[in-house]
Amino acid sequence: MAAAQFDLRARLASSEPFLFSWMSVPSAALAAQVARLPLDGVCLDMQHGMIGFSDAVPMIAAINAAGRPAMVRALWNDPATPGQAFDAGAVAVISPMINSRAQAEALVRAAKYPPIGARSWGGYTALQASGLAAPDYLKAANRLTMVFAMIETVEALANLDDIAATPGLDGLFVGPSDLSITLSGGARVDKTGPQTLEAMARVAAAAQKNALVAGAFGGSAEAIKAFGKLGFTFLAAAVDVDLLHMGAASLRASLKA
Ligand code: 3PY
Ligand code: MG
Repeated sequence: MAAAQFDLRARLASSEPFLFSWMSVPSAALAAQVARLPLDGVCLDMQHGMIGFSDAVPMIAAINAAGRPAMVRALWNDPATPGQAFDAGAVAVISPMINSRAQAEALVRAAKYPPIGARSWGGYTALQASGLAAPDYLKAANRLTMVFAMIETVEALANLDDIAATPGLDGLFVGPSDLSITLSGGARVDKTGPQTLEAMARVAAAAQKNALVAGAFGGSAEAIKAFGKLGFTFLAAAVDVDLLHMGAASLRASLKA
């Protein structure tokens, strides 16, 4: 029997920050390498990355084989992606642009089996990844898989309390770039500006009040530190291509030293 699937929920219950890489390149060979970096997991970006579902399947398998949690940022809040990603062996889905309670409820419905939601059965790869027999997977799946609503607009901020109180939702995940764009009426991307941080503090408080995981896209050491100070613990550390650039820049710098 295969090893048990990574228990992301148990890991996130600790206050230790969880820093993960964010993949945009559709490559299982690269995912196998990225999963072995000194970070805690890998998220496949199906919204702004170049990763489609048939690319994601072998990438998720490669990440699971490395013993790290595989996560997916969906293209949109569609009813198919969460079940499909979990069926393929991912343990978390992060859904963009959740702006209302109704959208958050639709997300949970797509991601969870009854009685919480209406996920459809057919996770044959998930059975292998979890090492569980079908009846046990059905009992464990709503705990083994996590669903995050992205808060990244002024509209979402206005509905924050309702969204955060959605039954079955596991976490909030801030997209600070889109959030700063809507906060500035389209004037700027300012991930760590005062207006963004002030709004993010509200998101962290709503997560805490509703016992949700507080997550955010960091992308740089500066952002990770700033968001960590606000109480965010589930943080996208850096995009795959940026990690390559950082590695090369660090090599250049150490050759000069
Ligand atoms: C944002 O910052 O808006 C994101 O969606 C992160 O990719
Ligand atoms: Mg965004």
